[in-house]
Amino acid sequence: MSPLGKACLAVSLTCLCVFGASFMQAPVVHAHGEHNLEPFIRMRGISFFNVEFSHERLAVNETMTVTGKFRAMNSWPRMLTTPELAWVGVLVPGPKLAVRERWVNGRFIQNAFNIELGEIYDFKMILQAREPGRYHVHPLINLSGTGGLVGPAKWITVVPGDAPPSYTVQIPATGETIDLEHYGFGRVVGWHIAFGILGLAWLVYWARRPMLVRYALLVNGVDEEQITPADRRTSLIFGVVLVVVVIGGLLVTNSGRPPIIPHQAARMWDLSGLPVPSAVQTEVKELRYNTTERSLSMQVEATNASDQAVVLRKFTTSYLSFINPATQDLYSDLQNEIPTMQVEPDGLFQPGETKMLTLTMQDAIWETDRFIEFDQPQITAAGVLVFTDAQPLAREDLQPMMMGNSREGLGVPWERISSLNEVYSNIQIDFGSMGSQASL
Ligand SMILES: [Cu+2]
Repeated sequence: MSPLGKACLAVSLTCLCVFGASFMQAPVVHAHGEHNLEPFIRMRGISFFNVEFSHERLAVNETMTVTGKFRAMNSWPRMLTTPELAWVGVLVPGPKLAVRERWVNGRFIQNAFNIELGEIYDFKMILQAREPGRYHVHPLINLSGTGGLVGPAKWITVVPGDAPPSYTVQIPATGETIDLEHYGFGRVVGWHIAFGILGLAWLVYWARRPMLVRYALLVNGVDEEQITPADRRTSLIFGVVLVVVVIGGLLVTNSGRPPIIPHQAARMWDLSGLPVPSAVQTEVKELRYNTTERSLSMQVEATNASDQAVVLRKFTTSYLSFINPATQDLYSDLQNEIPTMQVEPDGLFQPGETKMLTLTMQDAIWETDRFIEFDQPQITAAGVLVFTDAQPLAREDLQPMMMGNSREGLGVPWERISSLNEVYSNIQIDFGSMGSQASL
Protein backbone atom coordinates (compact mmCIF):
# COMPACT_ATOMS: atom_id res chain seq x y z
CA MET A 1 0.00 0.00 0.00
CA SER A 2 1.29 3.44 -0.87
CA PRO A 3 2.13 5.87 1.96
CA LEU A 4 -0.84 7.98 0.88
CA GLY A 5 -3.11 4.92 1.04
CA LYS A 6 -1.82 4.07 4.54
CA ALA A 7 -2.42 7.62 5.71
CA CYS A 8 -5.96 7.55 4.34
CA LEU A 9 -6.64 4.20 6.04
CA ALA A 10 -5.31 5.53 9.36
CA VAL A 11 -7.49 8.65 9.14
CA SER A 12 -10.53 6.56 8.23
CA LEU A 13 -9.99 4.17 11.16
CA THR A 14 -9.50 7.07 13.56
CA CYS A 15 -12.69 8.69 12.33
CA LEU A 16 -14.55 5.40 12.72
CA CYS A 17 -13.26 4.97 16.29
CA VAL A 18 -14.14 8.53 17.28
CA PHE A 19 -17.56 8.11 15.71
CA GLY A 20 -18.12 4.82 17.52
CA ALA A 21 -16.79 6.14 20.83
CA SER A 22 -19.02 9.15 20.62
CA PHE A 23 -21.97 6.77 20.70
CA MET A 24 -20.62 4.55 23.45
CA GLN A 25 -19.34 7.18 25.87
CA ALA A 26 -21.78 10.01 25.34
CA PRO A 27 -23.38 10.79 28.69
CA VAL A 28 -27.12 11.20 28.72
CA VAL A 29 -27.72 14.91 28.54
CA HIS A 30 -30.97 16.18 29.85
CA ALA A 31 -31.91 19.80 29.59
CA HIS A 32 -34.73 21.59 27.91
CA GLY A 33 -34.20 25.24 28.66
CA GLU A 34 -33.69 25.30 32.43
CA HIS A 35 -30.30 27.00 32.08
CA ASN A 36 -31.12 29.26 29.17
CA LEU A 37 -30.64 32.53 31.04
CA GLU A 38 -27.45 33.86 32.58
CA PRO A 39 -26.76 32.52 36.09
CA PHE A 40 -27.08 35.94 37.71
CA ILE A 41 -30.57 36.39 36.26
CA ARG A 42 -31.75 32.99 37.43
CA MET A 43 -30.41 33.46 40.98
CA ARG A 44 -31.41 37.09 41.35
CA GLY A 45 -34.71 36.89 39.45
CA ILE A 46 -37.36 34.58 40.83
CA SER A 47 -37.20 32.09 43.69
CA PHE A 48 -39.81 29.38 44.07
CA PHE A 49 -41.40 27.83 47.15
CA ASN A 50 -43.76 24.92 47.81
CA VAL A 51 -44.04 23.80 44.18
CA GLU A 52 -46.37 20.81 44.34
CA PHE A 53 -47.93 18.45 41.82
CA SER A 54 -51.14 16.45 42.16
CA HIS A 55 -50.04 13.55 39.91
CA GLU A 56 -46.93 11.88 38.64
CA ARG A 57 -48.87 9.63 36.28
CA LEU A 58 -52.02 10.44 34.35
CA ALA A 59 -53.82 9.40 31.19
CA VAL A 60 -54.45 11.50 28.09
CA ASN A 61 -57.32 13.96 28.75
CA GLU A 62 -56.92 13.65 32.52
CA THR A 63 -56.06 16.82 34.42
CA MET A 64 -53.47 17.54 37.06
CA THR A 65 -52.84 20.54 39.31
CA VAL A 66 -49.55 22.35 39.85
CA THR A 67 -49.40 24.88 42.67
CA GLY A 68 -46.70 26.94 44.31
CA LYS A 69 -45.44 30.35 45.22
CA PHE A 70 -42.71 32.55 43.85
CA ARG A 71 -40.98 35.73 44.85
CA ALA A 72 -39.83 38.44 42.46
CA MET A 73 -36.49 39.24 44.09
CA ASN A 74 -35.37 42.69 45.16
CA SER A 75 -31.90 41.60 44.08
CA TRP A 76 -33.10 41.83 40.45
CA PRO A 77 -30.09 42.86 38.28
CA ARG A 78 -30.48 46.60 37.77
CA MET A 79 -28.69 46.57 34.41
CA LEU A 80 -31.70 44.72 32.99
CA THR A 81 -35.13 46.17 32.33
CA THR A 82 -37.20 45.98 35.49
CA PRO A 83 -39.94 43.48 34.72
CA GLU A 84 -43.43 44.91 34.49
CA LEU A 85 -45.41 42.07 33.04
CA ALA A 86 -45.30 38.42 33.95
CA TRP A 87 -47.06 35.35 32.69
CA VAL A 88 -47.31 31.96 34.38
CA GLY A 89 -46.95 28.78 32.35
CA VAL A 90 -45.20 25.43 32.24
CA LEU A 91 -41.91 24.41 30.68
CA VAL A 92 -42.25 21.06 28.89
CA PRO A 93 -40.68 20.01 25.60
CA GLY A 94 -43.53 20.79 23.22
CA PRO A 95 -47.29 21.11 23.69
CA LYS A 96 -47.67 17.94 25.73
CA LEU A 97 -49.94 19.46 28.36
CA ALA A 98 -52.63 22.03 27.76
CA VAL A 99 -53.40 24.72 30.34
CA ARG A 100 -57.09 24.53 31.28
CA GLU A 101 -57.02 27.00 34.15
CA ARG A 102 -54.52 29.49 35.50
CA TRP A 103 -54.89 31.24 38.86
CA VAL A 104 -52.65 33.85 40.49
CA ASN A 105 -53.30 34.92 44.10
CA GLY A 106 -56.69 33.24 43.93
CA ARG A 107 -57.82 35.05 40.78
CA PHE A 108 -58.54 33.37 37.49
CA ILE A 109 -56.16 34.89 34.96
CA GLN A 110 -55.76 34.31 31.24
CA ASN A 111 -53.21 36.95 30.31
CA ALA A 112 -50.15 38.73 31.65
CA PHE A 113 -50.19 40.55 34.98
CA ASN A 114 -48.18 43.35 36.52
CA ILE A 115 -45.37 42.02 38.73
CA GLU A 116 -43.60 44.01 41.45
CA LEU A 117 -40.13 43.27 42.79
CA GLY A 118 -40.09 42.04 46.38
CA GLU A 119 -43.63 40.63 46.18
CA ILE A 120 -44.74 37.03 46.64
CA TYR A 121 -47.30 35.45 44.33
CA ASP A 122 -49.25 32.25 44.60
CA PHE A 123 -50.07 30.30 41.45
CA LYS A 124 -52.22 27.35 40.47
CA MET A 125 -52.50 25.73 37.06
CA ILE A 126 -54.76 22.93 35.92
CA LEU A 127 -53.08 21.04 33.10
CA GLN A 128 -54.62 18.51 30.76
CA ALA A 129 -52.49 15.71 29.31
CA ARG A 130 -52.36 15.61 25.50
CA GLU A 131 -49.65 13.19 24.39
CA PRO A 132 -48.30 10.00 26.00
CA GLY A 133 -44.70 10.22 27.19
CA ARG A 134 -42.53 11.10 30.17
CA TYR A 135 -41.90 14.79 30.73
CA HIS A 136 -39.95 16.99 33.11
CA VAL A 137 -42.59 19.57 34.01
CA HIS A 138 -41.49 22.91 35.49
CA PRO A 139 -43.57 25.92 36.42
CA LEU A 140 -42.32 28.88 34.40
CA ILE A 141 -42.56 32.62 34.96
CA ASN A 142 -42.10 34.59 31.78
CA LEU A 143 -40.97 38.15 32.36
CA SER A 144 -41.37 40.75 29.64
CA GLY A 145 -38.02 41.95 28.32
CA THR A 146 -36.06 39.12 29.96
CA GLY A 147 -37.34 35.62 29.31
CA GLY A 148 -38.54 32.59 31.18
CA LEU A 149 -37.39 31.72 34.71
CA VAL A 150 -38.11 28.14 35.65
CA GLY A 151 -39.01 26.57 38.96
CA PRO A 152 -38.33 23.08 40.33
CA ALA A 153 -39.68 20.21 38.23
CA LYS A 154 -41.19 16.78 38.55
CA TRP A 155 -41.12 13.88 36.10
CA ILE A 156 -44.66 13.24 34.90
CA THR A 157 -45.72 10.18 32.93
CA VAL A 158 -48.64 10.46 30.54
CA VAL A 159 -50.15 7.15 29.43
CA PRO A 160 -52.59 6.62 26.55
CA GLY A 161 -56.22 7.12 27.52
CA ASP A 162 -59.49 5.70 26.22
CA ALA A 163 -59.89 8.44 23.64
CA PRO A 164 -57.69 10.75 21.52
CA PRO A 165 -56.86 14.15 23.08
CA SER A 166 -59.79 16.52 23.20
CA TYR A 167 -60.13 20.01 24.65
CA THR A 168 -63.76 21.03 24.59
CA VAL A 169 -64.98 24.51 25.39
CA GLN A 170 -68.39 26.08 25.09
CA ILE A 171 -68.74 29.30 23.11
CA PRO A 172 -70.92 31.54 25.28
CA ALA A 173 -72.25 33.53 22.29
CA THR A 174 -73.87 30.54 20.64
CA GLY A 175 -73.89 27.84 23.29
CA GLU A 176 -72.05 25.60 20.84
CA THR A 177 -69.40 23.19 22.20
CA ILE A 178 -66.23 22.94 20.15
CA ASP A 179 -63.06 20.85 20.43
CA LEU A 180 -59.94 23.03 20.24
CA GLU A 181 -57.84 20.01 19.26
CA HIS A 182 -59.52 20.02 15.83
CA TYR A 183 -61.42 23.28 15.61
CA GLY A 184 -60.88 24.92 12.20
CA PHE A 185 -58.44 22.20 11.09
CA GLY A 186 -60.36 21.57 7.85
CA ARG A 187 -60.12 25.25 6.95
CA VAL A 188 -56.38 25.35 7.68
CA VAL A 189 -55.83 22.36 5.39
CA GLY A 190 -58.16 23.82 2.73
CA TRP A 191 -56.31 27.15 2.59
CA HIS A 192 -52.93 25.43 2.42
CA ILE A 193 -54.14 23.31 -0.50
CA ALA A 194 -55.66 26.33 -2.31
CA PHE A 195 -52.46 28.37 -2.07
CA GLY A 196 -50.33 25.30 -2.82
CA ILE A 197 -52.23 24.72 -6.09
CA LEU A 198 -51.87 28.38 -7.07
CA GLY A 199 -48.14 28.36 -6.37
CA LEU A 200 -47.58 25.08 -8.19
CA ALA A 201 -49.52 26.27 -11.24
CA TRP A 202 -47.37 29.44 -11.34
CA LEU A 203 -44.16 27.36 -11.20
CA VAL A 204 -45.32 24.86 -13.85
CA TYR A 205 -46.37 27.68 -16.21
CA TRP A 206 -42.87 29.24 -16.17
CA ALA A 207 -40.84 26.03 -15.89
CA ARG A 208 -42.49 24.21 -18.83
CA ARG A 209 -40.24 25.92 -21.39
CA PRO A 210 -36.51 25.07 -21.70
CA MET A 211 -34.99 26.91 -18.75
CA LEU A 212 -31.29 26.59 -19.70
CA VAL A 213 -31.90 27.99 -23.19
CA ARG A 214 -33.87 30.89 -21.74
CA TYR A 215 -31.15 31.55 -19.20
CA ALA A 216 -28.46 31.54 -21.90
CA LEU A 217 -30.51 34.01 -23.93
CA LEU A 218 -30.95 36.21 -20.86
CA VAL A 219 -27.18 36.27 -20.25
CA ASN A 220 -26.74 37.41 -23.84
CA GLY A 221 -29.12 40.32 -23.36
CA VAL A 222 -32.37 38.79 -24.71
CA ASP A 223 -34.59 39.87 -21.82
CA GLU A 224 -38.05 41.40 -22.36
CA GLU A 225 -38.30 39.74 -25.77
CA GLN A 226 -38.69 36.31 -24.10
CA ILE A 227 -41.97 37.29 -22.48
CA THR A 228 -44.88 37.00 -24.87
CA PRO A 229 -48.23 38.91 -24.74
CA ALA A 230 -49.80 35.56 -23.65
CA ASP A 231 -47.39 35.43 -20.69
CA ARG A 232 -48.46 38.92 -19.63
CA ARG A 233 -52.16 37.99 -19.86
CA THR A 234 -51.60 34.82 -17.81
CA SER A 235 -49.67 36.77 -15.13
CA LEU A 236 -52.51 39.25 -14.89
CA ILE A 237 -55.03 36.41 -14.44
CA PHE A 238 -52.86 34.89 -11.67
CA GLY A 239 -52.65 38.27 -9.93
CA VAL A 240 -56.42 38.85 -10.11
CA VAL A 241 -57.17 35.32 -8.84
CA LEU A 242 -54.79 35.83 -5.90
CA VAL A 243 -56.36 39.15 -4.88
CA VAL A 244 -59.88 37.67 -5.20
CA VAL A 245 -58.91 34.62 -3.09
CA VAL A 246 -57.28 36.73 -0.32
CA ILE A 247 -60.07 39.34 -0.10
CA GLY A 248 -62.81 36.74 -0.63
CA GLY A 249 -61.28 34.56 2.12
CA LEU A 250 -61.29 37.50 4.52
CA LEU A 251 -64.94 38.29 3.71
CA VAL A 252 -65.99 34.65 4.06
CA THR A 253 -64.18 34.30 7.42
CA ASN A 254 -65.63 37.53 8.80
CA SER A 255 -69.15 36.60 7.78
CA GLY A 256 -68.89 33.21 9.47
CA ARG A 257 -70.30 32.17 12.78
CA PRO A 258 -69.93 32.44 15.72
CA PRO A 259 -69.31 36.18 16.18
CA ILE A 260 -65.61 36.84 15.50
CA ILE A 261 -63.77 37.82 18.69
CA PRO A 262 -60.25 39.26 18.40
CA HIS A 263 -57.47 37.92 20.64
CA GLN A 264 -57.85 39.30 24.14
CA ALA A 265 -54.81 41.34 25.10
CA ALA A 266 -56.02 42.76 28.44
CA ARG A 267 -53.46 42.80 31.23
CA MET A 268 -54.11 42.64 34.94
CA TRP A 269 -52.62 45.60 36.82
CA ASP A 270 -54.24 45.31 40.22
CA LEU A 271 -52.81 42.05 41.47
CA SER A 272 -51.05 42.76 44.76
CA GLY A 273 -48.60 40.31 46.28
CA LEU A 274 -49.13 38.19 49.39
CA PRO A 275 -47.96 39.46 52.81
CA VAL A 276 -44.22 38.72 53.21
CA PRO A 277 -43.46 36.83 56.45
CA SER A 278 -40.66 38.77 58.17
CA ALA A 279 -40.04 37.58 61.72
CA VAL A 280 -36.27 37.54 61.23
CA GLN A 281 -33.82 40.25 60.19
CA THR A 282 -30.71 39.16 58.32
CA GLU A 283 -27.51 40.74 57.12
CA VAL A 284 -25.13 38.90 54.81
CA LYS A 285 -21.48 39.17 55.83
CA GLU A 286 -19.90 37.04 53.13
CA LEU A 287 -20.62 34.61 50.33
CA ARG A 288 -17.72 32.37 49.39
CA TYR A 289 -17.33 29.65 46.77
CA ASN A 290 -14.72 26.92 46.91
CA THR A 291 -13.93 25.67 43.42
CA THR A 292 -12.39 22.31 44.34
CA GLU A 293 -15.12 21.35 46.79
CA ARG A 294 -17.80 23.04 44.71
CA SER A 295 -19.35 24.43 47.85
CA LEU A 296 -21.03 27.75 48.42
CA SER A 297 -20.79 29.06 51.96
CA MET A 298 -22.52 32.02 53.49
CA GLN A 299 -22.03 33.99 56.66
CA VAL A 300 -25.13 35.75 57.75
CA GLU A 301 -26.15 37.52 60.93
CA ALA A 302 -29.74 36.73 61.84
CA THR A 303 -31.92 38.22 64.58
CA ASN A 304 -35.26 36.81 65.59
CA ALA A 305 -37.37 39.96 66.02
CA SER A 306 -40.57 38.07 66.77
CA ASP A 307 -41.89 36.69 70.06
CA GLN A 308 -41.74 33.05 68.96
CA ALA A 309 -38.86 30.65 68.51
CA VAL A 310 -37.97 30.02 64.87
CA VAL A 311 -35.64 27.68 63.01
CA LEU A 312 -33.80 28.02 59.69
CA ARG A 313 -35.44 25.54 57.34
CA LYS A 314 -33.72 26.06 54.01
CA PHE A 315 -31.95 28.22 51.47
CA THR A 316 -33.69 28.48 48.14
CA THR A 317 -32.64 30.08 44.86
CA SER A 318 -34.10 29.66 41.38
CA TYR A 319 -35.21 26.02 41.25
CA LEU A 320 -32.73 24.83 43.92
CA SER A 321 -33.29 24.25 47.61
CA PHE A 322 -30.93 23.15 50.38
CA ILE A 323 -32.59 21.91 53.55
CA ASN A 324 -31.28 22.17 57.07
CA PRO A 325 -31.12 18.47 58.11
CA ALA A 326 -31.77 19.41 61.75
CA THR A 327 -35.33 20.40 60.79
CA GLN A 328 -36.20 16.97 59.48
CA ASP A 329 -37.66 15.98 62.84
CA LEU A 330 -39.92 19.01 62.82
CA TYR A 331 -41.02 18.67 59.19
CA SER A 332 -40.35 15.08 58.30
CA ASP A 333 -41.93 15.47 54.90
CA LEU A 334 -38.88 14.82 52.77
CA GLN A 335 -40.08 12.35 50.21
CA ASN A 336 -37.13 12.73 47.90
CA GLU A 337 -33.42 13.02 48.41
CA ILE A 338 -33.34 16.75 48.71
CA PRO A 339 -29.87 18.30 49.06
CA THR A 340 -29.00 19.43 52.55
CA MET A 341 -26.75 22.18 53.87
CA GLN A 342 -24.54 22.41 56.94
CA VAL A 343 -25.71 25.04 59.41
CA GLU A 344 -23.47 26.25 62.23
CA PRO A 345 -24.43 26.90 64.96
CA ASP A 346 -27.63 24.97 64.62
CA GLY A 347 -30.76 24.99 66.72
CA LEU A 348 -33.63 27.27 67.60
CA PHE A 349 -33.60 31.05 67.52
CA GLN A 350 -35.24 32.25 70.69
CA PRO A 351 -37.14 35.55 70.55
CA GLY A 352 -34.68 38.44 70.41
CA GLU A 353 -31.68 36.19 69.83
CA THR A 354 -28.96 37.11 67.31
CA LYS A 355 -26.69 34.49 65.79
CA MET A 356 -23.90 34.57 63.25
CA LEU A 357 -24.72 31.62 61.02
CA THR A 358 -22.43 29.83 58.59
CA LEU A 359 -24.21 27.81 55.90
CA THR A 360 -22.35 25.45 53.61
CA MET A 361 -23.94 24.02 50.48
CA GLN A 362 -21.77 21.53 48.65
CA ASP A 363 -23.15 20.39 45.32
CA ALA A 364 -21.81 19.89 41.79
CA ILE A 365 -24.99 21.55 40.53
CA TRP A 366 -23.43 25.00 41.07
CA GLU A 367 -21.27 24.20 38.05
CA THR A 368 -23.28 21.62 36.11
CA ASP A 369 -26.32 23.88 35.96
CA ARG A 370 -24.21 27.01 35.40
CA PHE A 371 -25.10 28.83 38.61
CA ILE A 372 -21.56 29.95 39.34
CA GLU A 373 -19.50 30.79 36.28
CA PHE A 374 -16.16 32.49 36.14
CA ASP A 375 -16.56 34.12 32.73
CA GLN A 376 -19.08 36.64 34.05
CA PRO A 377 -18.23 40.29 34.72
CA GLN A 378 -19.85 39.97 38.13
CA ILE A 379 -19.94 36.78 40.13
CA THR A 380 -22.88 37.10 42.46
CA ALA A 381 -25.28 34.85 44.25
CA ALA A 382 -28.69 35.43 45.72
CA GLY A 383 -31.45 33.44 47.30
CA VAL A 384 -33.93 33.35 50.12
CA LEU A 385 -33.49 32.03 53.65
CA VAL A 386 -36.69 30.39 54.85
CA PHE A 387 -37.33 30.40 58.61
CA THR A 388 -40.25 28.43 60.04
CA ASP A 389 -41.86 28.12 63.42
CA ALA A 390 -40.54 25.38 65.66
CA GLN A 391 -43.74 23.39 66.18
CA PRO A 392 -43.53 19.77 65.06
CA LEU A 393 -45.68 19.08 62.05
CA ALA A 394 -48.00 16.11 62.12
CA ARG A 395 -48.20 13.99 58.98
CA GLU A 396 -51.89 14.68 58.69
CA ASP A 397 -51.10 18.40 58.36
CA LEU A 398 -49.50 17.72 55.01
CA GLN A 399 -51.70 17.96 51.97
CA PRO A 400 -52.17 14.29 51.16
CA MET A 401 -53.23 14.91 47.58
CA MET A 402 -50.12 16.81 46.56
CA MET A 403 -46.54 15.73 45.93
CA GLY A 404 -43.43 17.83 46.05
CA ASN A 405 -40.89 18.35 43.31
CA SER A 406 -37.52 16.71 42.86
CA ARG A 407 -35.47 19.68 44.13
CA GLU A 408 -37.47 20.77 47.15
CA GLY A 409 -39.62 17.94 48.45
CA LEU A 410 -42.99 18.83 49.88
CA GLY A 411 -42.99 22.40 51.12
CA VAL A 412 -43.61 23.38 54.72
CA PRO A 413 -47.22 24.69 54.92
CA TRP A 414 -47.25 28.41 54.20
CA GLU A 415 -48.80 29.28 57.60
CA ARG A 416 -45.75 27.72 59.27
CA ILE A 417 -43.26 29.94 57.45
CA SER A 418 -42.16 32.74 59.79
CA SER A 419 -39.74 34.65 57.63
CA LEU A 420 -38.42 34.86 54.07
CA ASN A 421 -35.18 36.77 53.93
CA GLU A 422 -33.42 37.66 50.73
CA VAL A 423 -29.66 37.29 50.74
CA TYR A 424 -27.54 38.72 47.97
CA SER A 425 -23.85 39.48 47.60
CA ASN A 426 -20.80 39.26 45.39
CA ILE A 427 -18.98 35.96 45.80
CA GLN A 428 -15.45 35.56 47.10
CA ILE A 429 -13.76 32.72 45.23
CA ASP A 430 -11.40 30.21 46.82
CA PHE A 431 -9.41 28.34 44.26
CA GLY A 432 -8.98 25.43 46.66
CA SER A 433 -6.00 23.88 48.36
CA MET A 434 -4.12 23.10 45.12
CA GLY A 435 -2.70 26.58 44.80
CA SER A 436 -2.47 29.69 46.90
CA GLN A 437 -5.77 31.05 48.13
CA ALA A 438 -6.96 33.91 46.04
CA SER A 439 -9.97 36.12 46.11
CA LEU A 440 -11.65 37.87 43.25
CU1 LIG B 1 -36.40 19.99 33.25
